[in-house]
Amino acid sequence: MGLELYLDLLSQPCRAIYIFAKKNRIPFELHTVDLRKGQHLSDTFAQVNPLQKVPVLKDGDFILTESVAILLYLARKYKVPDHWYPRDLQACARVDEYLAWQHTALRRNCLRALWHKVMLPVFLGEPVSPEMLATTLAELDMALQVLEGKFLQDKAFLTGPHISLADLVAITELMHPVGAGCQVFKGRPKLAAWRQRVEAAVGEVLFQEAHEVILKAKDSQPADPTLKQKMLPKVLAMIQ
Ligand SMILES: N[C@@H](CCC(=O)N[C@@H](CS)C(=O)NCC(=O)O)C(=O)O
Repeated sequence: MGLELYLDLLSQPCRAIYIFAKKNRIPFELHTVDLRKGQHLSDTFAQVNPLQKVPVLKDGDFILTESVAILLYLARKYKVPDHWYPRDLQACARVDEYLAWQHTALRRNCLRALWHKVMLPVFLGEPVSPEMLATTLAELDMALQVLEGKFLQDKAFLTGPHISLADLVAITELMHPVGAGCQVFKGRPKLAAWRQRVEAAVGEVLFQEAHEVILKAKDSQPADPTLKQKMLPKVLAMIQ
């Protein structure tokens, strides 16, 4: 059995893995786990990942969770071009630095922006107070300042002159608030120009394909009451 990936392109780390695998022509069988249908909560999926989260990689009997670990596994196993995850000690450490930072910073802010602005009210029918939303968006703004000021600076890409895993993980995060209707690139010309470079490096067609689902998140149908009851505690834990 070849490589299998369990993904939902609604999820930002799933999009990063999808783009990386497709861009590098890594062959895989896609299992779509539709989060909005609660497919991640099924007994069948719990056998693949007892944590009931996507993404998951299966390579024969080997099962791997955690998006960063999956990206690094793919980069190492398939010997992709060096710029994605450089062999040079310090260049590689720069990518590691971003991947470590984003998980508790930009990830949380982008996730909360999407859920507070769109998914909680539209999909789960849970109102979010204007104060809560304002706090979430202010925190996102602070994280964007760090992304631009500490990581991007005046470089072409986040960790140097070429695209790396850091850029892929960052752009797929930022498309979460974009999908929620936030103007994250407005008034940030450096970040906007970086987005164009990342899109061009990935390829417009693949970029659009990977982001079709999130860009329609606002059209999500409301969850039925049984599914809402099952999902709400997990969603609240995920976005806290
Ligand atoms: N740290 C994990 C996070 C995985 C994660 O939270 N996945 C979300 C989608 S982005 C999920 O499956 N959520 C379902 C839930 O928590 O019920 C990673 O980076 O892979």
